[in-house]
Amino acid sequence: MKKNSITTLNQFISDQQSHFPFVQGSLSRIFRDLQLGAKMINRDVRQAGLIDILGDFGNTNVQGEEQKKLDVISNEVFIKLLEMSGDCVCILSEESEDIHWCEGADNAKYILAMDPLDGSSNIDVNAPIGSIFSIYKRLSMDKPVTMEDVLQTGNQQVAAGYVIYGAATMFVYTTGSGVFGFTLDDSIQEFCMSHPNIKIPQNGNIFSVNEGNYTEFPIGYKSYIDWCKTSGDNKKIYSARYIGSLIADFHRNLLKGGIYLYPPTNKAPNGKLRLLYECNPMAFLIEQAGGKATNGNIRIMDIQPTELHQRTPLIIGSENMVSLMHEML
Ligand code: P6P
Repeated sequence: MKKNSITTLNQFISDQQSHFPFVQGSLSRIFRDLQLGAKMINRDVRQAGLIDILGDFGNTNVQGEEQKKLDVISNEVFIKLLEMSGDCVCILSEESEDIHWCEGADNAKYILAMDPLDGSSNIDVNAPIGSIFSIYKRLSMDKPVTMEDVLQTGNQQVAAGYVIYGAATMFVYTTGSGVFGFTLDDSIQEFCMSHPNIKIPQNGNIFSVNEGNYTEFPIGYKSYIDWCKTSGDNKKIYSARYIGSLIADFHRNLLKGGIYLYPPTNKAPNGKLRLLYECNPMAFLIEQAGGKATNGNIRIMDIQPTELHQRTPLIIGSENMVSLMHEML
């Protein structure tokens, strides 16, 4: 990116399109729709307190979690926009138990898995929240899409990314050729490239974990956390940073270096985070940025999904920190 030049997300995607044989425009249109949805949700998130869409919607989602009004709105926004373009054959969302089959899109090429608004318990307290997406190609254009097309490993993702609604609103994504960050310029309502080719430092001094569950963690996690708290190898001081919003904790660690842990707990023996629309997209991004993501045994993106909303423990972040964590496991 030349100094003092503005590259918008739309420009960048159309430039990239010419480099990728598989992109005949439909993936670019999906990004256009995700971007528009992000701008609409950004508007609602920024005004939430003013137009009383804070608080619970009175329903619970498939996870048994209180659905916040903004959760529901975000889910509807993305589904409506993506359905209009006809480029997604189906959409898996954290907010819906079943797959949403897009009307009139039986011949569409792409499958989208998304968490329309992650970290929603932070909405009312004005902490950063985010939208997460993961995009696959269907396995075959010659036969109807089945569960097999949706339950692909993370290695098969063609794109993944998130929008973080924080101090600034950013759109961060990868299509397998590096990680790129775009910051929303409110004055022109364009996402402008601010972080070309993000790489996570190989080492960091931040560990992110909900220590409220410490006593329930497997011993290896406890050993690693204790090691960090005794200032690790006595050469550096480790800081605990945990916002309780995956996107916020992930984004900070991506830029500064660090490790995020969601271990198995009594309440969540398989971890709390969902494989298909939280851990896989984060794993694609972190590996593209030079980091690592595992479930404590294998790479997140090697896990063969068996259920739409299945959960997995997550260890993700700087390469050397994840490797040391594994030694302690
Ligand atoms: P806990 C938010 O609900 C979320 O899915 C992630 O965004 C976040 O990292 C995690 O759960 C927080 O979970 O159990 O620490 O409150």
